[in-house]
Parts: sequence; C-alpha cells; structure tokens
Amino acid sequence: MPYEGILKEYGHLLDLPAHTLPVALLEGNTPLIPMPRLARELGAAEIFIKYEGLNPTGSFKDRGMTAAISEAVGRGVKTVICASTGNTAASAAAYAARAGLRAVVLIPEGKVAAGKLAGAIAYGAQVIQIEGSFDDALSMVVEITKRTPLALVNSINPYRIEGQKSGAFEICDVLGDAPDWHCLPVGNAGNITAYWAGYQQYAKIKGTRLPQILGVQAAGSAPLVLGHPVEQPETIATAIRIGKPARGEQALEAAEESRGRIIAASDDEILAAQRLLASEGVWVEPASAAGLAGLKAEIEAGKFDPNGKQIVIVCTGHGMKDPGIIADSMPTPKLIPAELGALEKLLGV
Ligand code: AN7
Repeated sequence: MPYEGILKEYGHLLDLPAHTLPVALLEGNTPLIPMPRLARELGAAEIFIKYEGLNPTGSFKDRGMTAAISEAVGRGVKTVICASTGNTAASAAAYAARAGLRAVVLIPEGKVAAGKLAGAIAYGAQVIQIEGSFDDALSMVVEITKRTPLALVNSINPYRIEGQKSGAFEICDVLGDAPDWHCLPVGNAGNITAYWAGYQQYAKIKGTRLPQILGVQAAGSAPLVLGHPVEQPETIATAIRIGKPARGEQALEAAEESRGRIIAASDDEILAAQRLLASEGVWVEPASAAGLAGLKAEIEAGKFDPNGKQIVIVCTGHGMKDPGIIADSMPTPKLIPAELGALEKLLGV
C-alpha cells in the first residue's frame, strides 16, 4: 500500500469526530535521522533527529493541520482562521487550499520568516499583519471565532493535538520503543502537549515506555521557565517568539509527569546548534535547533548525564523557511573570472 498520510496511517488512534472528511497532503512519515557524530560529541549512546522539515509545507504543523482541516470540512466550515508566527499560517493555507476553503491568517508585523510568509501567500491565504505580537493575534482569532462561523485552527483546536500525536507514534514504531529522552522546542506548547499524549497513549496500548521530556524555550520568550507571561517576547527564533503559550499548563504537566523539564536557551546557543546540525547535513530553521541547544547546554553545565542514553530531538521546521538568518550573516560568494586558472589558483590545487 502506498503511504497516504497520517489520518490513513494512524486515524484509528486519533480522537476525531465521525463527520471528519480526510484532507491529506501525505504529511508525516518523516525521517528519524541517526546523528553518530553529534552523539559522540555530546557523549550520548544514540541521537536521532526527527526531521519535521520534510513535511509537505516544511514543518510539523501539517500533522495537526490535516486533522483540524479534515474535521472542519466535515462540519461544513467555509473559512478557517489562525494566528501564526509563520509555520501554522503556511500549513493552514495549504490544507485549506486542498480542501477548497478560505484561509485567513494573522501574523505579527515584520516578524515572520520569508519562507513561511511566501508559503502562506503562495497557497492563497489572506494574510493580515497586526500591529502586535503573536499573542495579540491569538487573542483576536479566539474572540472572532466565538462570534462568527470562522473556524479556529490554532493548536487550541483539540484536533490539532490529535494529529500531532502521530509524531510520537512514528518514533516508537521506528525505534521499537520510546527513547530515553525526547527534546523539542516549545512555543505555544501544542507540540509538547501532543507528543506527551502520544507517548502515553502508546504506553497504554502497546506497552512502550515513557520518555523524559526536555522542552526548550528561547531565553527572550521563556514564560514557562520564568513562571509568568512575557509581554514583549523577543528572539531570533521567531517561530517561538511567544509570551503567553495557550497550552502552557499542559506543557508544564508533560515536563513534570515525564520527570523532564522545560529550560531556556539563548539566541547564541540556538544559532550555534543550528550550525552544529548543518555541519552533519541537517539544516533546520532557528527555532528547530532549540531542542539541541537546550540539551547541549544542560550537558555542558553538568545537569544532564548523556551516558548510555538514546535521545530523539525533534527539528520542527526546515532551514529553508528562514533563509534570511543565513543570508544576513553570509559572506558574498567569491567572484572569479570564468577561467580554470583562476579557479585553480583560488582552490590552491
Ligand atoms: C518551527 O506557526 O506557533 O510549542 O504559529 O514553527 O507547538 O507552538 C509555531 C511554532 C517550534 C513551537 N518550532 O511549537 C506558529 C507557531 C517551529 C514552530 C514551534 C513552532 P508549539
């Protein structure tokens, strides 16, 4: 059987209403890439990257979006709306297009990476910038969906979480069990909530073990570490530039119940982790490198013993989502005459 997406693959394990009409772009089934050099460098037994950038719109959001849009279509919804730091916008736009729905996305002014904005526009969404943060945008879409027939497809929507549980199922199916540790970035806290729910469900029905969860926020946007909302979140990892996570309580529960924790990584640590991943062939957007940034900092501070551990790090979005991060700091490629002699001289060969 050819692969048909996560509703076909895992629909029987997802709590979706009977009216759900599957809308798929063959999302999921992303690679779990072994990182032997990284494991050696950090002193862990095994490290795998769950490379979510290979989803149809380039981020993990497609797992939840196929479920949310499928449910909305089945219920007769005509227009979906979300607030987004970018990836949710692109994903909602693509699945709405696939389903023939209108999509409206609200984004914080000037803070969405080029690859995400371009995607949302390419898929035909109505993109609206607001003079405010993601958190302001989220409040607006929550309010408007209470008053009007527009359907909310942010991860407050429970079907988003149902779809995103599939990431945990895939990891367990590939490894034969859950890993010792599961590291991932935390923004609005939908993904950490979904992974923990997925691991718990598999533990119940398949007898797999439960991983410890390390959630990582960006230091300038770390409400769950500080213990209070952040009014003006800032970070270079714009995907997780979120000061009031909608599922913050559940994220803290996931960390506590799994005997894990939520920590913060600085922008410099995040960018260094992005470079470290790329040096082993995996290019991810900055927010996606937060899981590794946090893990590495914990190990270096002596707070995490990697010895003998099997660790999965979720890299949530593709590097191509945010080309500006690289381009802005990139030296202009050397220009030479179109002559072999010039090339040989430059290469010293
Ligand atoms: C690459 O697109 O919130 O903790 O509006 O794009 O589930 O929010 C994106 C979040 C991590 C955080 N990595 O996940 C949005 C949005 C990437 C992301 C997160 C996001 P959550």
